[in-house]
Amino acid sequence: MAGLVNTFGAGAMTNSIREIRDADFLFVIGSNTSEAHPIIAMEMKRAVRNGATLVVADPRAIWMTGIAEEHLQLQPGTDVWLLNAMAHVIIGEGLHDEAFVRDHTEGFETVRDAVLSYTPEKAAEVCGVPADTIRRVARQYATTRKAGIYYTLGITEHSHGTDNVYALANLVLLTGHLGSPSMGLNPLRGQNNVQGANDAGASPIYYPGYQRVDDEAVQAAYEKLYKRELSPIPGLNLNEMMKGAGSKIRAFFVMGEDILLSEPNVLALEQRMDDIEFVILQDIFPNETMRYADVVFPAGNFAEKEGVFVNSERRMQRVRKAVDAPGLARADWSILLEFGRRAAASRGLDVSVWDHASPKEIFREFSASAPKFAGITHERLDAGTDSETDGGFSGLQWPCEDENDPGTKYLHGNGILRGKGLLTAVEYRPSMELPDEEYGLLLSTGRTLYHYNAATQTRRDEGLDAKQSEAFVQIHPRDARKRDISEGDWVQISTRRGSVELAAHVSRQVRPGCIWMALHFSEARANILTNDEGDSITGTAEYKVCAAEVTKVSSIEPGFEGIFPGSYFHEGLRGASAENAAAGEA
Ligand SMILES: Nc1nc2c(c(=O)[nH]1)N[C@H]1C(S)=C(S)[C@@H](COP(=O)(O)OP(=O)(O)OC[C@H]3O[C@@H](n4cnc5c(=O)[nH]c(N)nc54)[C@H](O)[C@@H]3O)O[C@H]1N2
Ligand SMILES: Nc1nc2c(c(=O)[nH]1)N[C@H]1C(S)=C(S)[C@@H](COP(=O)(O)OP(=O)(O)OC[C@H]3O[C@@H](n4cnc5c(=O)[nH]c(N)nc54)[C@H](O)[C@@H]3O)O[C@H]1N2
Ligand SMILES: [Mo]
Repeated sequence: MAGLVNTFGAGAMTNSIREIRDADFLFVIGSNTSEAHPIIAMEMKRAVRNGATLVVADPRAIWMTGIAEEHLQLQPGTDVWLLNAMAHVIIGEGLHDEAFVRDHTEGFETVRDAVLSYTPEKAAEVCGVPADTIRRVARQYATTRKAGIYYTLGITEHSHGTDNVYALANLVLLTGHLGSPSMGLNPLRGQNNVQGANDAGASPIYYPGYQRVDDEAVQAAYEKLYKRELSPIPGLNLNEMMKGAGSKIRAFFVMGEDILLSEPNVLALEQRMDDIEFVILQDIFPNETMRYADVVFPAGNFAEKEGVFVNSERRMQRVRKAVDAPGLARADWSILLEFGRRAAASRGLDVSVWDHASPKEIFREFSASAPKFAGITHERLDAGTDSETDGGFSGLQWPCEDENDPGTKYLHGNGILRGKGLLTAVEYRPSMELPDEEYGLLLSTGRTLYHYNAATQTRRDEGLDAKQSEAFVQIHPRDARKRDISEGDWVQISTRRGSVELAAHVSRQVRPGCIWMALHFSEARANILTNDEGDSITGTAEYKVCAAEVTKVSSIEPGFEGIFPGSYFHEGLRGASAENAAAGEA
């Protein structure tokens, strides 16, 4: 997300979910929206029903490609080629918004010069999308006023993820599709309240509200608030932390993350974990990481605590406790306060900063310290401020700077937050590890409708587990045939980092030469296989591309009915199951 912060001035969806239905053009890139963001997919379907043009850029056939006017089935990791070629067409044909570029952006010349060599013909050779299609989509995007871009991990989980985001931001800035409803640049955030965690300063570079830790005035304000000296040096990002485990880093406090399942190149991480002196795990369930924990703090789940969650569209919403946490489990905030109090006392620091009686008080301290949130309080959220004017939605969308501010549905409506949008030239950089003679296939990983990330929650649910109980790898019929693999065979996937065994699903959903698996299954951890190379700016790992090989271990079991339990897989719309379709309609 860093790219977005730098180019426009905020790290969140520029526009609102409710506006999607009124868009005339939707460019969905690297987002399996109907499985990972069904509610947002519902708005997209509504837009398509209303006549909007949907273009999906994704290496796989997904449910959304079934209702798309164009499916740009690009080679994984080649988005910069596609997007620079679109910019090439837009500038070359004079379709950019000259007035907007002149008044609201800087850096036009550098981008114009950089994309000159990215012709659609050359792009077609690298990314596999026909040149005519690139031209057609570029023209349509540029000439449709209400045109929104929606992206997720297919864009960010690469060693060049930030470049991808810059390349997308360039399209937005060239065309001026910003600052009005139903357009903009919209990263669909992942976990519940991951937006809120970011907003609250759970980041190596920001205090709450995207105030930089190395800004002297900001640092001084937080030193006063927290009554202690604070470092002006940005912290380590996740990738650096994982690589520093056991050396630079001697202890881990892992809260709500199953790093031994979800971090890349996890066998190497396991070795480093042996050298770590002390690990605290704060979670609602046992998980893979618990094997390494010295201390476990049992936490209450979302329904067992009070507070505020923030969604992708910057909407702060109240969460209310519905049930008591079981046993010794306590709400995360309450564990953290007690931990902070005791840690401060043991080092002779002022403990009074940890004396908050409730989430309401904590929230007030937080929001008052960040100009973007200063107008938001529990009281206002409880009052359901904009529910009458906003089709029944509750909560407030930041920026919301004082108590009379109604919040912000779309960003940059009164000019670009950062002053001028920064057009940033990017050059294509190949993924760090591509198929070769030894590892002939390109492995990509992601998620499915029925399970949620580490699946500590979804695999405890009988219904969901029945829908999808088994790990699987998707392989194209051509590649399967070459390896004598049939549907349901037991296979081994290997990479330079390790290997796992699981069932084969032979499918045209993936491109020839590509295989795909989900990250959810602890018995076949995708991250034993993945590369831990990180994006050069954010450190986000290259989960979407590495070199792999598949071999058959044993043939299809007798009695196997040719379809996996729960029949997640498709009939009908180019690779989508009926249930998947229904989920998005709900
Ligand atoms: N059911 C369910 N929903 C979830 C989650 C879950 O685990 N289960 N997890 C949540 C979380 S934390 C997140 S972050 C989001 C993630 O949501 P998404 O990002 O939508 O999910 P992914 O499956 O990781 O993959 C995104 C898409 O990118 C495509 N892709 C892969 N490589 C490339 C590439 O090089 N270029 C392009 N253009 N596309 C590519 C994949 O084929 C896939 O369709 O989902 C959230 N929602
Ligand atoms: N190969 C591959 N790996 C990936 C990805 C990929 O696409 N491919 N995607 C990456 C992405 S985008 C993400 S977000 C990560 C997700 O990976 P993780 O963050 O590790 O997985 P989650 O399942 O979201 O949650 C982790 C833990 O939080 C716990 N938990 C749930 N609710 C609460 C709570 O209220 N309090 C506390 N304390 N704990 C709670 C769960 O029980 C679980 O153990 O995976 C990353 N890893
Ligand atoms: Mo995520």
